Amino acid sequence: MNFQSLKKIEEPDFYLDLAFRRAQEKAKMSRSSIKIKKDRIEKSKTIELQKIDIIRNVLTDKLSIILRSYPMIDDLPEFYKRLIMYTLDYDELKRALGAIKWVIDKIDGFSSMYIGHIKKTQHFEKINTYRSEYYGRISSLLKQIKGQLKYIEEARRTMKEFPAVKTSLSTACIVGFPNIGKTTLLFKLTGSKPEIAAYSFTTKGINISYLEGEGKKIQLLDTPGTLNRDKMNNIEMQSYLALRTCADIIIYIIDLTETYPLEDQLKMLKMLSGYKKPIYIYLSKTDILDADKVKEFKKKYKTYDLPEIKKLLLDLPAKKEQDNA
Ligand SMILES: Nc1nc2c(ncn2[C@@H]2O[C@H](COP(=O)(O)OP(=O)(O)OP(=O)(O)O)[C@@H](O)[C@H]2O)c(=O)[nH]1
Ligand SMILES: [Mg+2]
Repeated sequence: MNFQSLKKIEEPDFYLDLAFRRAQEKAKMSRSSIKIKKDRIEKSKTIELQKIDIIRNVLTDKLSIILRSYPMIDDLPEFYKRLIMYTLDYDELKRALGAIKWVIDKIDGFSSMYIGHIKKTQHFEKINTYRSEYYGRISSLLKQIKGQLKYIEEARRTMKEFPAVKTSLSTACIVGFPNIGKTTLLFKLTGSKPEIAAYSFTTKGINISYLEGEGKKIQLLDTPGTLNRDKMNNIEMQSYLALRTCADIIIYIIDLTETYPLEDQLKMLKMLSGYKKPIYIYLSKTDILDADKVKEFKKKYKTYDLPEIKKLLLDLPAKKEQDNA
């Protein structure tokens, strides 16, 4: 799923100006092209009816595009639904999208009503009155949803930053303290090379990569952060949600060079068991570690080396990748 293609939402005046301008252009063309021997009133009516049609079409098209480009929030995969709940006002967003739908129907209704009025009249003044009334009502309709349009645009900018997780695929989350080698392991497994550096918190978002083999595609999520539930930032929230809602298995990295105290790393491991998902421990930096220290650790905990981790991943069920999910 990704939200990159959501269309920028403009202010009401943008859509109104566009619709009225197109209507004006059409009227200009019609004034010179309607040569049929129509009396003046018929000609004027034809032009006004065309203008209403154009205004209706431009506005309902533009607003429908906004609606169509937003997925049904209630039908989104759990990961995105929860991400929206944490980062945005879920109900306000739903209400705002509902208001757009309401305005589209209203524009349709008013347009049909004024088309009917204009068709029936035989008076110039009446045509003029109907035209101004129609313009006024359409403008105020759009202005009524100024706040909602603004909120949807704000939401779009937030959602654009959401990671493009494929919720349909079997997924493993790589978890561990900062700077212990999560991104390095991701690279070793998949060959993808996001930022790796000798200081903590290099990874600013979830790194996503895929392991392909045996006709399968397995998703790997490098989830940064300490998962300290008390004060989670946005990235940690994403990591936490990915673990909770996307992970089929967890690869937990332990760094015995103790970039972070082993005691804390084990505490986190214990906390992760609460997610009720299979956890596999991988030891990083064994190349620079004292062999005895590694041996000692392995006596107490079962660990998996790189080929074993790869095998575990490829043993995950093959799932069909779904469009945009
Ligand atoms: N010698 C050695 N260094 C490693 C190993 N794995 C990671 N490193 C080094 O440890 C540092 C951090 O590695 P990263 O892979 O960026 O660690 P990370 O857990 O993704 O870090 P954050 O994204 O900051 O949380 C880098 O300098 C890596 O080169 C390893 O197996 N052996
Ligand atoms: Mg990293």
